[in-house]
Amino acid sequence: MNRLLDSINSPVDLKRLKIRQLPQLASEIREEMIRVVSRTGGHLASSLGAVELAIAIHYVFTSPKDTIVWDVGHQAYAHKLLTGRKERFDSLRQFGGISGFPNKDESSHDPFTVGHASTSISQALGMVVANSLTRSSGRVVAVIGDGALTGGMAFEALNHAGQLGKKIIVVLNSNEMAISPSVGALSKYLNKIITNPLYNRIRQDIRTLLKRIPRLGPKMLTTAQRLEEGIKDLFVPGAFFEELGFRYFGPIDGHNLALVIQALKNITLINEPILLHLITKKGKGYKFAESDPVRFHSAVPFDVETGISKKSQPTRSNFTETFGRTVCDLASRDDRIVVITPAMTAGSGLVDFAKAFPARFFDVGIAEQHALTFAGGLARGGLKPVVAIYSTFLQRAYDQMVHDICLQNLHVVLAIDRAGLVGEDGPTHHGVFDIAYLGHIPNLVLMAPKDEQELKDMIYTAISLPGPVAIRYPKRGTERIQTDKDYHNIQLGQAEVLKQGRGPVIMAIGSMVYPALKAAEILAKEDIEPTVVNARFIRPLDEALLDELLADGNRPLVTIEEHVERCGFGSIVLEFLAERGKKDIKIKRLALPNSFIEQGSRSLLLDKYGLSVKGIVDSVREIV
Ligand SMILES: Cc1ncc(C[n+]2csc(CCOP(=O)(O)OP(=O)(O)O)c2C)c(N)n1
Repeated sequence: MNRLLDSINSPVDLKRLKIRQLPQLASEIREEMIRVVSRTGGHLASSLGAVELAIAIHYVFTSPKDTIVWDVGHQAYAHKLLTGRKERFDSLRQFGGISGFPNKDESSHDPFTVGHASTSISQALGMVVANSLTRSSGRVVAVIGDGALTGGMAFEALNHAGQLGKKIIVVLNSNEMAISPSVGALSKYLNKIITNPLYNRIRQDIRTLLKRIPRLGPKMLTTAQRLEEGIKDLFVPGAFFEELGFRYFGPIDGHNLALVIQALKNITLINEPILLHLITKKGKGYKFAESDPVRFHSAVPFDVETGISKKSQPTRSNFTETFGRTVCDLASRDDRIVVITPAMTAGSGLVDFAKAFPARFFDVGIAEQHALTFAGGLARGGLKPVVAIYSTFLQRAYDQMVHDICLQNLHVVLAIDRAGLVGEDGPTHHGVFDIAYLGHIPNLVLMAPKDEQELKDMIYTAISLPGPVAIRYPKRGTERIQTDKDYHNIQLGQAEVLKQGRGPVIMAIGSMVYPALKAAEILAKEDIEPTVVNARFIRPLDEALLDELLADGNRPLVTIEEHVERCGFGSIVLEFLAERGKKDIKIKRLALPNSFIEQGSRSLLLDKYGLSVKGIVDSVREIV
């Protein structure tokens, strides 16, 4: 039998289908998503939960004339399949393939390239105002999950939208999950709306009554809305969104296509800020994703029949796991250690910590800025906060880092995971700017471990230092090193010479240390004998060691880092040499290019940008 999906090359084709055909289309889309993601990996559970929503939106609105802004964008696979990317869907998240997120360079149906949470309402509101000032007629819809709604920026945007009073449609896709279960008072509030039986029963009674009236003219609709509003004030505690200036509709079943389509059609008649609240199930339609939405949030390739993950890389180090184990162990010895995560409990390796120390563990929601300033408060109150955060998401908390932590010289430890290339999630998620935005902040100590043992030691050291400390590390490294039971204090600002040679000096940081050592072994066979230094500290830099190694001014220097070149570790070293007046030293900075780096496996990208062992060997040869 021909699939309906095969006949859809754009939303225009979708509109030709009858509403009764749409559930079949939804199940075909789900099948296609499961088939492809089982091979490529990807954000399956969120996208499965938003299939009907994507169909309904494209059925009612006319993209790209109307603008659909997906928050985070990890739930937009159905949107991709409906907007001309069906043929390339097999290449999802692959090098050269289509992105796992909306991408402005990929389709006119994607107004923005996204990947970070809580941006959609601001973006949509900007477009609403632009449309109004340029007299364009398109409608604008923002789709945001209950997780992304915990981000402060979403509230800033709601606040502004309510004040402007212009027509903006916000669809709240509520499934009680972020990556882990949604947290916070807002989540409780939404849950109350969903589960308040009295409120829902009365609404249902009114709907039934209205349905019995043959033709519901606009006047009647307005009356019905007023009636609903009155009831809501009575039964919905706070009527939170209404107080912010939105007309609130819902909650309705987000998997009931006819209902969602009708609701979207009705609300487009209203010229005010509107919030439509849908209830969906994360992972809908694939039993393994429904029962384990956390694993299937960002799934690695899996077997469709059993749901079992295919990929495991026991031979490579796992910094995330080591971090989780280390904070558990240190927290059992020091009850002032507390841990904070902005909605990344599992991804940061903190599931065990959350269980073992529930009173000392804080999932603050998708709220990186708050996470840092909150940690500052905890530190001021005498605790030892450790904030576990991804490099890419820390970007939005720069001022909190400067003003609320470093200027106060507070003892907050930042465990910066996913620092470096993250692979298939691509440019929105690569953590390749953190040395640039942290390396210059006064009072901050910034380190990067070469392996798991060194990560353990750095966390141990960080806990004992008096001021702010940040440690950057990738999810996985190259070498699996057995970790000791013991901890070793690392002398502040002291690099480690791993190999003495008479040739060039290679100074590598973090994930680049082992590749540098391997490169040195290969070079030794060619009579090039580098000294290999594990820098360990980006700030403070081991200036004494550099002075010593470069004293005669004849040895070339190669710096290596998994970070962009501009304002990275190599630049810091270069500045130091300039300050010392060592203008004649030949220096080569091996780093990532100063551009947004595409998606692709980490090893492929490292190879492409000359940061593999071979790339290092070639560059050192060249400089020598
Ligand atoms: C600023 C930022 N912090 C953290 C993340 C990681 N992240 C990706 S999706 C997600 C949860 C989103 O939950 P929700 O919006 O409810 O969507 P759902 O997956 O439940 O459909 C998180 C925390 C992110 N993308 N951006």
